[in-house]
Amino acid sequence: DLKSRPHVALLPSAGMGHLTPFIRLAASLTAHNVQVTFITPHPTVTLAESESLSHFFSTFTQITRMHFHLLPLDDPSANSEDPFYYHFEVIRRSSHLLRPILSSLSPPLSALITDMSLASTVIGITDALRLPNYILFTSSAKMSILFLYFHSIVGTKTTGDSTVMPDFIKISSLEPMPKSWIPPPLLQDTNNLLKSYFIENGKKMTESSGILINTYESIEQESLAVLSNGKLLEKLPPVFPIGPLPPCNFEKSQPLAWLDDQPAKSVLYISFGSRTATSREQMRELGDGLVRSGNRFLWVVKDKKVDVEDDSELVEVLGHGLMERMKGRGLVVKNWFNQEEVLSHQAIGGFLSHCGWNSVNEAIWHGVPMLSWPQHGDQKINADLVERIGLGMWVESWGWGGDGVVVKGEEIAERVEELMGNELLRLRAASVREEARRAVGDGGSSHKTFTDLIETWKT
Ligand code: BUP
Repeated sequence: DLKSRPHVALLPSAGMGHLTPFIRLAASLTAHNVQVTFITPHPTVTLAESESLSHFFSTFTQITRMHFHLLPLDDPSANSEDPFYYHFEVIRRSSHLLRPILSSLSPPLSALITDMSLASTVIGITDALRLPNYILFTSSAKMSILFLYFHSIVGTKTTGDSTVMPDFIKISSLEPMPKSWIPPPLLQDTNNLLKSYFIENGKKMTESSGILINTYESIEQESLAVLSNGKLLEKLPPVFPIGPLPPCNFEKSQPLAWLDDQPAKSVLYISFGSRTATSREQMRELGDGLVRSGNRFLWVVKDKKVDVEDDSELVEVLGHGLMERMKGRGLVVKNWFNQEEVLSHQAIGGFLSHCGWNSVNEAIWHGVPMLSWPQHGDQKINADLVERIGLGMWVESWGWGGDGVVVKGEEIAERVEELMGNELLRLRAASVREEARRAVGDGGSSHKTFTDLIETWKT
């Protein structure tokens, strides 16, 4: 009976950063007695996604899986430097196959929740089916403001062919945002997939039934206020801060025997996420910095953007000399560990991170202090937030990782020591953790928003 048990379909896009919050949302909906159908675009870009999905469906057997078979697309004009953005386009070009999937589901759907990168792909279809359509915004509320507002900045001031962006971007009552925090492809004059998907989906998202954001009141009060005071844009659907979506343990635990043997809070964990390859020169400086810092470390090395292509040996990437110097001091891996589980381990005392939004949420959830080193996309905006809420430090002069500037080992060592020895930061991180758990606990702000939303589906 849909009156007591709504049926909701979820449609994620591409990449672990987008899939993870959908998996967590599906688990939360299920825990609130919502029937969930999870639509999985097939194939996925990475092995990490397909493996996560199969672990997930074997644990949550009450969730129905629907395959959405994508048409092969070999269009050089749509091909780009980024396989994940390219995949958004692959999904878009197969969107006519989505309508029959949605209309065939039984019982009929109460709503569809899709990723912000698919807003313009999906909204026409759900409108035709008279199906409420919600967007899950997989980054921060601050980023969602840029996403919604960006199209109105672009093209407003032009000299010749190029768009002149001021050094600070003023949006509504928010503190002006430095231009250097904007994802670099958005500042290019020429069109690129990120820029066009950002503009198109940012506009289209305003036509959705609502925007769910994986964030919570106490860390993003100002941004959430701007999203609901009616001054940002003429027409904006309701916004639902429902985060931080709690991690759900479905992946088989991998043995982290090495971590078990380390003293409490002594290990620095280093990872730049699932889609950032670091240059070999920078990796060698980082390795040098880790050794110099004298700290224990667990470092996930990525040599290629897409995991299935990442087949080089560690020694080839880091060199013999560095491998020797690192022996006995830390663990360097190229394989996939469940990061959330790593962050929950008592031996972890700090996280050198690119500040992908899921990584930030996982550090919040476990109260792990962060040293931020944004690599692309939303990550500078996230790093600023991490610093503001007292969860971590950000050395802004390091720039975007991979922007051509190589940060030296000495400097990295200095900052690592500063992070790992910072008692005050550790205490603040612990209180951020408590606040986050309160937000999604019974009676918390996000919990209330979430249960109220589910009520509206019980028509
Ligand atoms: Br790498 C890695 N294990 O080894 P983000 C990542 N993860 O569990 P990204 C692992 O993937 P976007 C690993 O816990 C997080 O949930 C990690 O998402 C998990 O960054 C997810 O942190 C990665 O948002 O995506 O991958 O750069 O650019 O979309 O934010």
